[in-house]
Amino acid sequence: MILDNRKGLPYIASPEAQSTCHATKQHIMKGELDTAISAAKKAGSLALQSFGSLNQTEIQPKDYKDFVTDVDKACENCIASEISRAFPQDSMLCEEGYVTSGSSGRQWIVDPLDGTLNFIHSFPVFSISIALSGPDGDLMTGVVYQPVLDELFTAEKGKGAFLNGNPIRVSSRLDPEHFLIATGLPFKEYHYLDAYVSMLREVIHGSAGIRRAGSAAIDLAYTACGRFDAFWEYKLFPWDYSAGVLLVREAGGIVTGFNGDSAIGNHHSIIAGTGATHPQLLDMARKHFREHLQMNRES
Ligand code: 2AM
Ligand code: CA
Repeated sequence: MILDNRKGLPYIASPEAQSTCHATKQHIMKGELDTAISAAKKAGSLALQSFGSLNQTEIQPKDYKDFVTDVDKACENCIASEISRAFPQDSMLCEEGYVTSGSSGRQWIVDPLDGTLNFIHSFPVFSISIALSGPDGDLMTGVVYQPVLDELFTAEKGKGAFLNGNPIRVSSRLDPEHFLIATGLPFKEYHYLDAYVSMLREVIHGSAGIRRAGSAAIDLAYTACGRFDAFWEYKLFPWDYSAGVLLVREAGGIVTGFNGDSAIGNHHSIIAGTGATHPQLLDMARKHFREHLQMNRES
């Protein structure tokens, strides 16, 4: 794998990468997981080709402190065309705006580049996240791909979770002095900053260390394979967490909202962990975020 650091050069996907996103002449029917894997790997190779070489004109503000790049959009086009070609009857919800409705009741939930701020800063932690939910809303398939390390995390409901084809489990650590815990810091909404910081203080005391990777999908994938003992973040979007939630659950972990409900509510706040860490973080979240949870009456 080559990390290209051509600072200042415009983003142009190579002919090879561009062709990877076009329909193959001999269309071979793939299942849902294989389709998600193929789309994630193609998007990953597109992202890698421009990693370290973005220029300012390829970065657009989307919201306050929230950015999108031409690479996010190229990855989304690539994934959306691959999936909608294979499963035209399914609906799609993609972060950068590709949203369609279908007749099947199933929905693909896609973050074409999770960790865009990292990507913009040439910080090599970003991922592609693709999930499929069934007609009842249950997560069926989840793929998180970290192209820089060529690490592919996959899960299907009831079939376990895997890293590059090898089964993974959440950590079995029991001693808080050994816990490595991931989180997402507030970055644009500050009304819950005090609650967050008071919970962070308690987690600092109750762990060996904290990490803020900047990609919720990677935080969840790393929790699924036991690198992290837990992850918590207040307010995410379905494309950030859907694939990762299935990974953690299929790896034997527990995922709920801050209110303890396993259906992640409209508030999209997440606590993911093991039988040892999840209850501890949930207690802390209920204590420190009490007012916010009462106010919102949601997770
Ligand atoms: P994104 O890169 O797909 O937008 C972690 O806090 C999550 O918040 C990430 O998964 C990231 O997803 C999103 N996010 C959006 N803007 C961010 C910012 N300015 N700093 C950190 N995370 C951000
Ligand atoms: Ca994104």
